[in-house]
Amino acid sequence: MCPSDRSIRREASEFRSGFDVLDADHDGGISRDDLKAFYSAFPSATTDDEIHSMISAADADLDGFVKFHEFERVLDAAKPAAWSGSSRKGSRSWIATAIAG
Ligand SMILES: [Ca+2]
Ligand SMILES: [Ca+2]
Repeated sequence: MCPSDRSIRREASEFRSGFDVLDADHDGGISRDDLKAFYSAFPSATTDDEIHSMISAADADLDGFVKFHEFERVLDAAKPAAWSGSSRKGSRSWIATAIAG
């Protein structure tokens, strides 16, 4: 059993559980409504504009949904910043929030 295989698999399942948290209606894509539902659980207000820019940052094919492969790609690219906590805005922070929560 190769240890790197195992760690990749573990990472993928962490991505998946973060995705499932954000995909509130479980239709396989994170929409603005999904994010609104997610952020309504937090005391700090998140505006429609902020939600729109979060989706735009990750929605590579511009269909209005962040699918799992898009989510995974952003998360992968953002990981060093997300993990160090140095990122303040945009897709990195919302995805990091979902994973941490
Ligand atoms: Ca959804
Ligand atoms: Ca998309």
